[in-house]
This record gives sequence, structure tokens and C-alpha cells, in this order.
Amino acid sequence: KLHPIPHPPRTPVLGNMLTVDGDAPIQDLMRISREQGPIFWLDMMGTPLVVVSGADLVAELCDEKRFDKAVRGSLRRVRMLGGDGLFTAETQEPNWQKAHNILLPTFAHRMMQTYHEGMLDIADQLVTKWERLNADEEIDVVRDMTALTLDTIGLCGFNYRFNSFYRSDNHPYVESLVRALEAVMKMRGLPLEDITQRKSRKKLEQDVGFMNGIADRIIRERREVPAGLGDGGDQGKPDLLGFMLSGMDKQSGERLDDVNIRYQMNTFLIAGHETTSGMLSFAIYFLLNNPHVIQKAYEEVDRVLGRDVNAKPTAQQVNQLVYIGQILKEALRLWPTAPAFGLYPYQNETIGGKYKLRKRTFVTVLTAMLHRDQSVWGPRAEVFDPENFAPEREAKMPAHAFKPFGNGQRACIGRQFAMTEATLVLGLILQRFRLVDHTRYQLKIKESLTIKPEGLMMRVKLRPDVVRGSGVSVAARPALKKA
Ligand code: FDE
Repeated sequence: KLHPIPHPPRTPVLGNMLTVDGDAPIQDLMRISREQGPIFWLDMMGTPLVVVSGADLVAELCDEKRFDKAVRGSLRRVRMLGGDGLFTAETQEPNWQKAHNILLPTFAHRMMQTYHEGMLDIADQLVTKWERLNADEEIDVVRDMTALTLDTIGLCGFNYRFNSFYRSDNHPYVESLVRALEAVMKMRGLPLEDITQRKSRKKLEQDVGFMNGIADRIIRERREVPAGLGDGGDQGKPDLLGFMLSGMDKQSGERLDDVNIRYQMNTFLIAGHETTSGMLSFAIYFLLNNPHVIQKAYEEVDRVLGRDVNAKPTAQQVNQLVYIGQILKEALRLWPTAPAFGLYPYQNETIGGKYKLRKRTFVTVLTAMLHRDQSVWGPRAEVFDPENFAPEREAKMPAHAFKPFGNGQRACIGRQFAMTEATLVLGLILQRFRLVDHTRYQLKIKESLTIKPEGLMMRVKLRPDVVRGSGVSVAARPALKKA
């Protein structure tokens, strides 16, 4: 028996366009979903937007024979930067399959060994900076995590150093990227927007032109150095750019063209740094607020990495930081930094045995609420608890209950990369520091294409029980006495 899909009240013409706040759409959708339940729809000026967060319904939506990724809404507009790069391409566009075939193997688990040195290089810059802070100096967590993730994808992806830890401003490419993404997120397709946003549109075009110029130059320069498979140019380190330039798609026998490679570069920088830095920032937030969790993490780090901070961790050791991985996954459960993904049915469909979806209807899976479904996570669904991902519990988890990386063939290609990078840096941090929540931070979510804890500041103290290579214990730094 068919059921109408619930929906909140709407106004004429605009429908629900203003039901969802432009600055905090995800939190609004979360609130509405608490009111309306596991499925509801909004009227976006005549176009329906179906929002689903119930685990059973999402499991059905994850059937790739019936549903495909939808590149609509703000993701559609990100095409101005990402073009037909992996993230923003339609599944049917030839360059999606081609790039997917070429790049999937370069992100496989065994490839993490290849990126380990680059990841360690940047993670080391972060902890070195923190070690040199005076006791009364504070850390802007999101800023430093963004510097880390951007520099990591720059180095491992393109052998390019943004050197974010050596500057107080942003690299000009990043300046343009951030401003362009902001402009794109402000566009909502409301009437008269073309006129009211004329200035920022103009700037957007300039920013995109500037970014493309840099990406094109990096590609051109690399073309000039003779390159072998995955060759990283003059430095000889394999990187993503090398794989993109030399890789061939066995299915079509074709390579990626330079314009598409430029789009992939923009894509990896967009997809690779904000989401990962948000994940790390939320993980730090939860560590600051859960003493028993951080205690257990210290025990694991001391056991696996040891107390000598001069001994560089190996890729194998990073793999053994299982509990750190649980902390990251639990952070992604409560605050998946890419908080939703879009789908559409190929044909007219009925889901849950009662809700009709017309062919090509835009359906959003709201992972931020899916991950709080009590039928999966129980009555403590809203509580941070890394035991949710203890290996034996994880093995019993229903198939599509945890989707921070999206679904199926269109799922995140950078998943392993991001988890490895984040585990390594959390390991290095906990090996060296005690974390101090000196502002008694109250969580506030900042939304852009991704979500982050806004204004999260902390202090760190060197762990006194840590050993340098010489075998000498590091004494805690004397705090500057306030006059
Ligand atoms: C993707 C992705 C996704 C899906 C989306 C849709 O569906 O729309 C998601 C959900 C994600 N991703 C998430 C995430 C999280 C994190 C932390 C990350 N992510 C990270 C990263 C890094 C890198 C490099 C990346 N990432 C990348 C990427 C790409 C390229 C993509 C697309 C894929 C295809 O093919 O489609 C993604 N990512 Fe991520």
C-alpha cells in the first residue's frame, strides 16, 4: 500500500526554498528529519528534493542497479572547478569511467606505502610547529589541520609544496580555491541571483582562471621532464600526477587529456583536503571531551609507536593503530564531514514498499542522520563511543548503515589515503602531546561544501614521559608566568 512521503509546510512559489537556511543547510535538514522521520521531501520551487536518513531505506537506495549518483544542487555548481573530474562527473560521462579505471589502483591499500614518506614529511612539520609553541600560545585546530591535509595532497598528489606551515596567509591557489568554493556555495538558484551576485560571479571566473593557470603550468612542466610510470618528475617520487599522465585505461585503450587532468587536480585538492581536515578536527574535539578515550589512545600509541619521538613510524606501524582508526570512524559517524550524497532512480521506483519515487527524482542521503539511526546504533546513538567500531562489532554492522564515504562505484576513491594520513598524524600528536581544552570549547558547526567545528582552539603540553633518541626524557616546558 502506497504512502505519501511526509513534508514540512511550504509557502507558494518558493515552496521550501527558505525552510533551509543558506548558512546551515545540513543542520536544518537534520532538524527537519528529527521532526519528519526517516524520509521527507522539500519543494524546491516546484522540484522535489527527497531526504532520506532511515537505515532500511538507505540500504535500498544503495542498490546500484536501481540508483545512480546524482550530480545536482551545489555539487553541480562545483563543476565550474571540477569539470568532468571524478567527483563532479556524471557516471555516464566517458571521462568518469576512464579516470576511475586509471586512478582506482593508485589509491589501493598497498599504495599507501608509496605516499607514506610524503605524509610523514608534512605530519612532521605540524608536530614540529606544535613542539616549538610557547606554553601560552594556542592552536587553531581547523587551520592547522587544513594546512596539513592540503600540503599532504599537494605533495603526494603533485610533488608540489604549498608550504602552509611556513606562511601565515594562504597560498594564492588556496586563496582562489576557498573563495571560489564560497561563491559556488552561495549560489542557490533563487530568482534574481544573477544580478545580486554579479560581483562575486565575476571574481569567481577570475579565480577559476587563475587556478586553471597554475594547474596547467604544473602539468606542462611535468610533460617536459621525461616521465616513466608514476614518475614524479625531477624529484623522481611517484605521485598521482605521474599516474594520471602515464596511465592508460585498459578498457578504452585511452589516456586522460590535459584538460581532464587539470580538473582532476582541482578535484583532488577540493575533495582531499577539506573533508580530511574536518575529520581530524572533529576527532580532536572528541578527544578533548572524552578522557577515557584519549587514555586508551595513548596506551595504543605508546605500545605501537613507542616513546622515542625520533624513531619515524613505518607504514606497518600506522596500520597497527587500530583504536586510532576507531576514533576517526566514530568521529565520521557523528559528524561525517561530507554530510550527504545525492542519488536518483533510473526508473520509477517504490522504496520501503510504500514510498513512490519518480524516475530521476533527486534523493539526498543525509548521512549525518543515518549515522544516528537508533535501530542500528541503539539508544546511545548520539553518544561518542569508538567501541561502536571495535572489530567484532564492526563485522556485525548492517551493510549500509555507515556511509561517510558514499556508495558503490561512486564511493570515495581517497578513503584509504585519508584514513592513513589522519591515523599517522593523530599517532604523532598523541605520542608527543597532552591536549588542553583551555577555552572549554562548545561545539559549533561551520558549513560550506563540508562541515567543520568552527573556532576550535586548544593548547598542547609536551608529554614529560617522552624519550628523544638520546634516551633523555624531555622536561615539560616552563610556562611563562603572567605578571
Ligand atoms: C568521493 C567522496 C564521496 C561520494 C560523494 C558522492 O557520492 O557525491 C564522499 C561521501 C566522500 N568522498 C567523503 C570523503 C570523506 C573524506 C575524509 C574524504 N572523502 C577524503 C578524500 C580524500 C580524497 C583525495 C578524496 N576524498 C577524493 C574523492 C574523489 C576523487 C571522489 C569522487 C569519486 C568518484 O569516482 O566519484 C570522492 N572523494 Fe572523498
